[in-house]
Amino acid sequence: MALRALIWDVDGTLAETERDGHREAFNDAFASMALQWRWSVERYGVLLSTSGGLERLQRDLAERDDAPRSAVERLALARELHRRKNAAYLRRMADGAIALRPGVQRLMQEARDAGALQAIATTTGRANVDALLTRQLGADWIDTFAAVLCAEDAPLKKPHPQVYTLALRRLSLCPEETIAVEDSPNGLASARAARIEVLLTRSEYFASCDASDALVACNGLDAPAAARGVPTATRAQWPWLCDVHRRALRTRASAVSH
Ligand code: XBP
Ligand code: MG
Repeated sequence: MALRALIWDVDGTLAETERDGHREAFNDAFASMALQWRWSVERYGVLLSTSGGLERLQRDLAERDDAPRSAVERLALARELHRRKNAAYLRRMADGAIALRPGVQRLMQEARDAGALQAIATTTGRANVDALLTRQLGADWIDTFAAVLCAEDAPLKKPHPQVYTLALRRLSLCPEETIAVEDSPNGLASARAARIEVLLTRSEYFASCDASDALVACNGLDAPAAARGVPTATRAQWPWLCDVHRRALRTRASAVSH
């Protein structure tokens, strides 16, 4: 079965949106409500093990002594903070505060030239994706993707496989025909739970992410890429990825037949 599609994560994978994008926007939201709370780079790294901004806020509020005691009030506050955070995030993305990571556009172009499909599978909201990609790829960015699955489509956040399962359905492909491009442990686990092989391009917050479940691992798409059983490539290029994918399927098939 040939490789027919790349399914891209957004935050951390297409761009380093977390530290200087979402985190700063959360801090803008705290300030806009006259709250003294601020998430440091380190604290945010801890909170990132919880996928989804609203869920991350709820966790932080539950761990604070100075947040509302009632769960209902905490949820209402988290919702308002998340609304404000997303508004601040859109402003930051419109300003072009965050660029795409090196190699992202190159690999997208290689996949497109080869006639492959591409999709997005992210836990963030559609407006956030639109703001980032409109600024970085242009107003017609959506034409690159056969399917765009966001928080609105998949409420069960990574590591749940829902967003990837929906992406496969929308692409009308089986897992063996696709590779997910991910940056984090939750993203890797989500794709693997949907039986999709993963190209792990570790982001700054997940620089030491364990890659034993990934088909390919690198610290950026233009950095050396390692895969089991083949020499390390200078970077993850489409023909090399197809070769690695083909070998993986062959290995799997021979393991099943023995
Ligand atoms: C990214 C996230 C996102 C953002 C915030 O995970 O967890 O929730 O941090 O986005 P992934 P929202 O890259 O695995 O999709 O505030 O819109 O939820
Ligand atoms: Mg990510």
